[in-house]
Amino acid sequence: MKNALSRRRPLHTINYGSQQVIRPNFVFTVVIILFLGIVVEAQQSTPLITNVAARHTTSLNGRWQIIIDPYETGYYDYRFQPRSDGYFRNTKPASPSDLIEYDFDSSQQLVVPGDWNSQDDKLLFYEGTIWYKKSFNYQKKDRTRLFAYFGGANYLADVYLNGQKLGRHEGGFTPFNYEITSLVRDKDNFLVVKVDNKRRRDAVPTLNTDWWNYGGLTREVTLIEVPDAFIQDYSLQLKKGSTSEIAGWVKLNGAAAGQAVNIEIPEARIKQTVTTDANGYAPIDFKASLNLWSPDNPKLYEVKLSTATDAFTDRIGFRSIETRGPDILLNGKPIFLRGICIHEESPRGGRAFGDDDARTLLTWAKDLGANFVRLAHYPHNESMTRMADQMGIMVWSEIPVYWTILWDNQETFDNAKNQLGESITRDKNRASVILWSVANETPVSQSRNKFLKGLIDHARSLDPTRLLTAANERHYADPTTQMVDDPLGEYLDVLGCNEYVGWYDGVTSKADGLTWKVALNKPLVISEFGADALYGNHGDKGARWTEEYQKDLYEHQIAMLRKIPSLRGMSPWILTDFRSPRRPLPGIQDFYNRKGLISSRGDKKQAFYVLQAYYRELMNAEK
Ligand code: GCB
Repeated sequence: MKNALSRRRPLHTINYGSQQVIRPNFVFTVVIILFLGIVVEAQQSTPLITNVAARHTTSLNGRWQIIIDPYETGYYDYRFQPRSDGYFRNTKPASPSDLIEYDFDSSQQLVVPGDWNSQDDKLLFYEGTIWYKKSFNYQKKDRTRLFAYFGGANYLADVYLNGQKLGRHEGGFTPFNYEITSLVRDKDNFLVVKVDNKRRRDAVPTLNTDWWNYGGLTREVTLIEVPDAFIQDYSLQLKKGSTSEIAGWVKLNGAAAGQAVNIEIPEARIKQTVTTDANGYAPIDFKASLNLWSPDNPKLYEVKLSTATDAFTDRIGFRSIETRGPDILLNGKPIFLRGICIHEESPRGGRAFGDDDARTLLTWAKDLGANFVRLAHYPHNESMTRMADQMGIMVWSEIPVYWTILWDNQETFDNAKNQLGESITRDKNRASVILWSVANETPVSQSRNKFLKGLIDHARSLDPTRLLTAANERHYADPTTQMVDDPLGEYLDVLGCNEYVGWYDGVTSKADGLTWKVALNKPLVISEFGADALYGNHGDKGARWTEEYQKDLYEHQIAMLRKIPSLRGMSPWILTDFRSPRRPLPGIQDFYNRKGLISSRGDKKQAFYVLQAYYRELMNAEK
């Protein structure tokens, strides 16, 4: 059955939870499960619940017991077969003669949310399996259902409750949940998660990246309590091409057909009711007179959704986003994206999470004069997109289809598609998100084009309102002409493009003599350029690794970029220095990529002020 499952949806959230009751007398059931694994699996997937913060929740954040398991002894026996008595059973010796070689309760602890690498020196470079365990009590209530929700676990998570497998989730940066209604008990529940961050050639990302492979339960873990019939998900956005019509849908879980769902936006005097079909689904479409969201006016409306059994609110901004020739139009008006790239890394050290980190990073971006951030190279935690909504910062959201993915592998494609779907599901109601990016610097080939076209089609089917982009390839047409004509561009709305003229490509003055040609009449965003500088390292502007070199590079780059006719934005690389195993140079890099405009501790380098001055100039020109 496993193979049948993994062939069809190998990488999705598979829920073995409440429905997996296989008793010996149900031979027929067993036969069906064995031969129709596909059907069973499809029923057992747990769709994602959105807007978790507005639900009735119990946090499982805090200290979890962990067992470091590089040989996966808690999973495989000595013949390398999966063990039925693995660590997920949390077994205790019943008598002194019992042999049990592990004990969560006297083991080390780690804080969740949080990567393991930055919590313990010996785990800094660790790539492998760690088992997490949290015990909890739970008072069951009538007519309610319970879900265990994970904001993110890098990379592969096997989840068990009270010794029973709930499912496996692949992908380090998107949320997943499992229903545990029939498994949870009043006392001494134990939730065990095997988190494995080993890199794999066929995974997404693949073996080779330029960021730290932070492992663990890096985002929040929450119990969500919902009524039997609840609002699972919804989409509320301005209809494509309109600033006065809201279109979308709502999806109930566990409800009979014909349920009324109310959508209220009191401040805009909107009160609408839709009725669900047999799948719990109802389309939404109504006129609205709205104060539109923009960086200058990050207006969010309180939106109330309710049914006979469920009710909560969300805060949603409404804005339109389109392109016309080389222009990007926000609410019908041309805009220039004054951006900066950001990795999900905190000045505290390690993976960023939560509102405080989001506020710190986005406040630095605002100081720079940015109205736009590229959240590289994977979906960041939900606090980032929610904070961007509040602060009026437009977002480029990306999935980790990076460099040299296995383009011909169906499972790799399914995995990328699933990560994209989970990311869109979580963030589709965020006004800040204007761009979905499907890839970064991927080498042109037929199979790569087909792979990415498949992702683009999927994104458009899930979200018809946003723009699609990717960091495209470019090349020299002649020694002084940079050409952007990646065939992928045909399928995209906005052409992203990274370039390192002056760093990997010559020295800073090389930018002066370059002309850019773009094959398509579409907006171009230079999605990366930059240079490494160690904060406080000073010298001649021709000396690499100095703040002066980086500053000089920004000056030459800005002079070059000003001359590109279809340029509609930029997001230089990068806001802050970040850890990378590819960067060993002692005394300078020490395993950090130093292209930050700000050091990993928050000190601004000289180049920060060069870009800030340019962004201020652009802002003044807009007024
Ligand atoms: C790139 C990558 C980015 C790297 C950066 C660099 O082109 O997209 O992930 O970190 O260059 O610093 O080399």
